[in-house]
Amino acid sequence: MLADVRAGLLNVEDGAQRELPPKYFYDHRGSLLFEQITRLPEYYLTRVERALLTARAPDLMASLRPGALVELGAGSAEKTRIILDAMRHVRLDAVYVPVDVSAAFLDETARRLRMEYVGLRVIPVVADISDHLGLPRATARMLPSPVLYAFLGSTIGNFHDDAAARLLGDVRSGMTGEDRLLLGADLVKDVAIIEAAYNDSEGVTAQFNRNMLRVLNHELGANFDVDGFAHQAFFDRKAGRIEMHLIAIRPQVVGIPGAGSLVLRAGESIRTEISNKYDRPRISKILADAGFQIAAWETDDAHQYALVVAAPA
Ligand code: SAH
Ligand code: AVI
Repeated sequence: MLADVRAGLLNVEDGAQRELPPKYFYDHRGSLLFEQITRLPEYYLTRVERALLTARAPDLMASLRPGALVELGAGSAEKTRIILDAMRHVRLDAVYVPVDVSAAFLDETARRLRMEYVGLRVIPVVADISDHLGLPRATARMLPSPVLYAFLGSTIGNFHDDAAARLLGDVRSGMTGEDRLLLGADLVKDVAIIEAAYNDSEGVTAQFNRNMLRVLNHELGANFDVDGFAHQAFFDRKAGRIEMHLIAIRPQVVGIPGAGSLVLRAGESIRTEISNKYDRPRISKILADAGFQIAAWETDDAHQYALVVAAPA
């Protein structure tokens, strides 16, 4: 975290964008705030993905018959239950491996699932997937095949395309020809709909955004004045992505032990997240760069969101 703060906040050239990685949203409070976001009327992503999973998971699981489900950025695994239910219909020896950076939250998810799905082996893995999946070898070796890797919620959108291809390429390198990837991807649409999803009327997304400063205060002993920052989210049409920023409302001098002092002018911003919105050619390119081909592409009627099944190319 200190290295990211030094590189993204302090050692930034004049005029360059200050930036922090979105993984720092997700302490326990941040994970709960994200859960609240998923229930907001404006945040269509979760709703549409859930509907797609409900419609498609039974047929998909009947044809794939996965022995293991490995989920990147599992969070509460709320929608994952749709997949687990469908898996149970076809196999009873399944293993579920939720991977997440939010350790305490992951622990709760695993405990809940073990209670709800008696007999399901749940093997939580705390890992930062920014660079690679990082599944412990012993875990990877004991998974009954075929393995279904899931990356839901359009969390892929929080990665630049080259980083997304690197991560999926790492997933691909651990796969056999029978394994599959199930990817959720938010699609480009009316800008007003996208921007509303990241500027909700209850201000939950603003709290989620500011939570990153609380995390830095708590983890590093920094003294960010959390209320001195405004939430901003806007769609960049050219880049095809939402950007979330925290804007200093007034001049700030922030002490960050071990890193130094961060001096911000009023109006200066810190970018906390990008959230890419895709079309099929862009997803195909990321998948092809990672060594995959599209086996199925399902969208809702309004083409808001895609559920993609990818197979090794
Ligand atoms: N899959 C869930 C949660 C999406 S929120 C859904 O579809 O609703 C994104 C999840 O990814 C969070 O649980 C967060 O803790 C996790 N996450 C974010 N960055 C991560 C990283 N670098 N490594 C591992 N997990 C990460
Ligand atoms: C986790 N990720 C896909 C969410 C998104 O939509 O990019 C995080 C989020 N940021 C603001 N609202 C939700």
